[in-house]
Amino acid sequence: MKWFLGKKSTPIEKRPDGRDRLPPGQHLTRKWPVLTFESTPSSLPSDWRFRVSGLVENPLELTWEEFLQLPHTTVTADFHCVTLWSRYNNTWEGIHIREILQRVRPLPEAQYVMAHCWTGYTTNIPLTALDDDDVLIALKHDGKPLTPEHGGPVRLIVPKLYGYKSAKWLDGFEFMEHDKPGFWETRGYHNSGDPWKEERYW
Ligand SMILES: Nc1nc2c(c(=O)[nH]1)N[C@H]1C(S)=C(S)[C@@H](COP(=O)(O)O)O[C@H]1N2
Ligand SMILES: [Mo]
Repeated sequence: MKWFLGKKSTPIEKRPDGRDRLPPGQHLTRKWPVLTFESTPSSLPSDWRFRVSGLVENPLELTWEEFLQLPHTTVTADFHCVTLWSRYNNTWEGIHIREILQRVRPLPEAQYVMAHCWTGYTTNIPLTALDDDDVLIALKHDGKPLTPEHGGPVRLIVPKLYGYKSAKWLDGFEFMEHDKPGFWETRGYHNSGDPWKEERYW
């Protein structure tokens, strides 16, 4: 059901859980802005490995070729940046998070995950938020390989949290017992980042 309000006919859509599709304070964009702190790497480092470390039964280390052999899937989801823009209906293709989780098998004491990037960026995510139907490691966006500025060739996508949790230029996960703030989380962005609770800054 769509409701149209105001001169610009802004659609107020509801999600299946009854919340507004557009989180509070956000506005829609059709463009796809780039938000990056560090400088954009031109390509995958030749020694790139996908590494899973910390509190898991089976630590993992995959070359790019091995990583690409994992089963691929597609997820369509909205994207919300803490700097107030949202972009609907992004189709991401890549490797579902559960392809990783079922291989590494997190230990019972693993409650938090740090996503690591080869650029040095990090972001922390509770395992319960990472282990979800719509979380994947993306290689393509709307049918095209990710461009370098959008995290190409490989990035994390966690649609239900603000964009800073969707780490670009991903090279692995570290499973932890205790939470630890990542790059933006130590610089003022909210530790949890739920757009519907407007958890933007602390
Ligand atoms: N490595 C890295 N990943 C990052 C960021 C960053 O600065 N560095 N910015 C984050 C933020 S704040 C957002 S909103 C999204 C933006 O993704 P986009 O540039 O593809 O739109 O990437 C996230 N992932
Ligand atoms: Mo962002």
